[in-house]
Amino acid sequence: RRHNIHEFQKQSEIALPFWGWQWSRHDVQTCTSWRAPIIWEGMFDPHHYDQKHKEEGSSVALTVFAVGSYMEVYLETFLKSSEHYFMLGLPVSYYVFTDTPEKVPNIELGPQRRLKVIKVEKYTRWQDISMMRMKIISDTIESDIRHRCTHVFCFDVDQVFTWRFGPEALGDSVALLHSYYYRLPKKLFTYDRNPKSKAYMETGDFYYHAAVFGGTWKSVKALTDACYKGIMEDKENNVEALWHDESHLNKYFWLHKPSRILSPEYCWDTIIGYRRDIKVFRLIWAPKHYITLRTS
Ligand code: 2GW
Ligand code: MN
Repeated sequence: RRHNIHEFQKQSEIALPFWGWQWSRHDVQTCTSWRAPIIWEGMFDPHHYDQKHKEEGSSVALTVFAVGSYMEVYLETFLKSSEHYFMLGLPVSYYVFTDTPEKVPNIELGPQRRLKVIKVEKYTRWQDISMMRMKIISDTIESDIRHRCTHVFCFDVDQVFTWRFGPEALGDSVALLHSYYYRLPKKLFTYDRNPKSKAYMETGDFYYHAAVFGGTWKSVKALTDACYKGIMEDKENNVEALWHDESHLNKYFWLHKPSRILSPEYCWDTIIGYRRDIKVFRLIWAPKHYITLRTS
C-alpha cells in the first residue's frame, strides 16, 4: 500500500508534500461547473507551480495605473509590496501608466524585474480614467508586452501585497472573486441591469472584481478589446454601465468563461473582518480616502 502511494505521487499532477497528506479544501468551492479551478490556500503545492512556470519559461507583465493623486497616495506602497510577493522567481515587467512620469518613485527591483513608465492623459471624469485602462492595456499588449511576456496581470493601484501571489495564479484567462460577493446569492450581484448597455446581464456565474484580472497576453488582449468595444458602444448610446469597466468585465467572463479563478484571498478587504474560509490575505485593499481623492 505504501508502495502504491509512492507510485501515485510520482505520476500525480498534484505533488503531495509527504506521505498520507493531500492538497485539498472541503469547506469551499474549488471547481466551477465548467471545471475551472478556484484557487484557495491549502489546495496547491506552491513549489509545483514555481517549478512548472520556470520550466515553461513564463514571464509576467503587471499593468497598473496611477493617474493624478493616486500616484502619491498608492503607487510606492503597491510596487514595494509587489517586489516582496508578486511572482517571485519569474521575470516580471511592470508597466506603470501615469500622467506624471516624473513622479514615479525610484524603487530597487529584484533580478529579472524591470519597470516601464508610459505616459497617459488624465481624463476629467474618474469613470473614464478607470474605463480607458482597457484600451491602453490592449494597445500596450500589441506594441510591447506580447513580444516580451507570456502572461499579463492587470491591477488596481489602491492595494498592497501582503503574502505570496505566485505562479499558481497564472492561467489562460484568470478572474477574481469579489470579496464582498463570493458568499452572497446571485440576485444580489451588482451586474449592469440596463438593457440599453452592452454590459447588461440578467444572471451570471460569479461576481468578479475588476481590481485583478489576467491571463496569457492573447486572452487579455481579447478581453480588453471586447470590454473597450462595449464601453465605446455605450458612449455612443449615451449610457454607462453601473460599475463601469467592471460591469463589462463581468459580461465578458459570462460569455467567455475564465479558465482559472482566484479566491478572495487574492484581493481581500480587511474591513470585512474575520472569515473562517480565508486562510491568508495575499493582497489587501488600501484604505480609501474618498473625500480627498474623488473631489480633487
Ligand atoms: C478613480 C475613482 C475616483 C477618483 C479617482 C480615480 C482614479 C483611479 C484616479 O484618480 N487615478 C487612477 O489612477 N485611477 C486608477 O483606476 C487606479 O489604478 C485605480 O486603482 C483604478 C480604479 O479606480 P478605484 O481603485 O478608485 O476604483 P474602485 O476601487 O472602486 O474599483 C472598482 O471599480 C472600478 C470601476 O468603478 C474598476 O472597475 C476597478 O477595477 C474596480 O476595482
Ligand atoms: Mn480600487
